[in-house]
Amino acid sequence: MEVGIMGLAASGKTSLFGLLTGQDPALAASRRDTQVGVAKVPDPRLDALAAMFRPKKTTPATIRFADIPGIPDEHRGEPGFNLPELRTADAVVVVLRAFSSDAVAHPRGSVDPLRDLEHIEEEFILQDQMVVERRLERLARDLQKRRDPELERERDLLVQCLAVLEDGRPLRGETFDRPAEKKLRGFTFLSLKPMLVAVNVGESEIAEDPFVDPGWAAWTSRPGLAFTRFCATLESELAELDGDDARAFMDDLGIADRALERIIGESYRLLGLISFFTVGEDECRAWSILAGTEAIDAAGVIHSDIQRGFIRAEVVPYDELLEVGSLAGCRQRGTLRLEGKTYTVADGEVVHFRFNV
Ligand SMILES: Nc1nc2c(ncn2[C@@H]2O[C@H](COP(=O)(O)OP(=O)(O)O)[C@@H](O)[C@H]2O)c(=O)[nH]1
Ligand SMILES: [Mg+2]
Repeated sequence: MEVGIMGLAASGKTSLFGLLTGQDPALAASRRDTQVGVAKVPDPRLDALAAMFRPKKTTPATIRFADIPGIPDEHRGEPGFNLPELRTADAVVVVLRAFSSDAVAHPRGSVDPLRDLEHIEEEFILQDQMVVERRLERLARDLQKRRDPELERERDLLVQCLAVLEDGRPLRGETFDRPAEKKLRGFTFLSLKPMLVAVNVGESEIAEDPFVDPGWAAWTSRPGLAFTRFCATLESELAELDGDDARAFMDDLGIADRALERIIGESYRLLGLISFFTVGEDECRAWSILAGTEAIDAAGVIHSDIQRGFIRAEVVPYDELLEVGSLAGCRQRGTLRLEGKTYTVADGEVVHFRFNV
């Protein structure tokens, strides 16, 4: 699972990438190719479990982010719409510039995040339309040669997609059945990707909500999208401070939560990921699975041996364990359940797999 960070040149993509992954932004900015890094997913539940078990090691869930550069010079610093890293991303963070700076030129000459977003979405739709048209031409040729129900289904699906795209709408908003969804995944459509719109505001505007502007109303109600604001320069200042100082600084500025944590959390949600936990004296750990994953596959996320030798999963919700204070207590209360291979693991469950290989 990977989240692509994209946007116009000088919008703050590399700054954000550096903050999320802990990579030195100065070093990251000096590179022209796509870089990939890992961000830890903050989770107060894991912190509470670690406080209960006092393990030697606490391991959070992680997400991979890719910093996808714009194409230099071409089209005034356009984002890289055709880069494979964008195509293969499971979700995108679109960074929009809302900060003004005399030192850093905006590739469009003026600051207008909504205009930039509309442009990016239009380009997503246009790119997808080209892919669909090319595929439809190909299908028409093949179907002339021979009838094939599989190809006919694909053609019908793509005709449906083309109508949406020609209407100027992204595929993200459509509902497709399971087989269609699977088929579409192969095309890596840009306008189908879940998208987090991250507006990079100036330091003086950090306490304001940029989305109250009426122009945003048409956007914030659309499906498959999430919106957030951050200030790259402020976040990097906060990153330098320890917990208490950062808290005091945030109180001064009137900001309630860390933008980075919000961006990671929203990305996690957009990817459709949830966390389950394993606990013990050695390690407390959060594991990422897609919502809807069955116990047998959740076991495989930890180790293929555990999947192969799966006997049972012992499951207790996080809240229950926290309330009772120990696994033994949950067992006594009868809230530590035994579940089989096809059990659907829920977000926040503490799971112990019994296996035998
Ligand atoms: N004033 C100000 N400058 C910023 C902010 N975010 C990024 N910059 C500057 O804008 C320039 C481009 O940032 P960068 O992250 O490399 O943008 P990218 O081209 O989208 O990767 C750098 O000089 C940053 O220091 C911000 O929030 N405020
Ligand atoms: Mg960059």
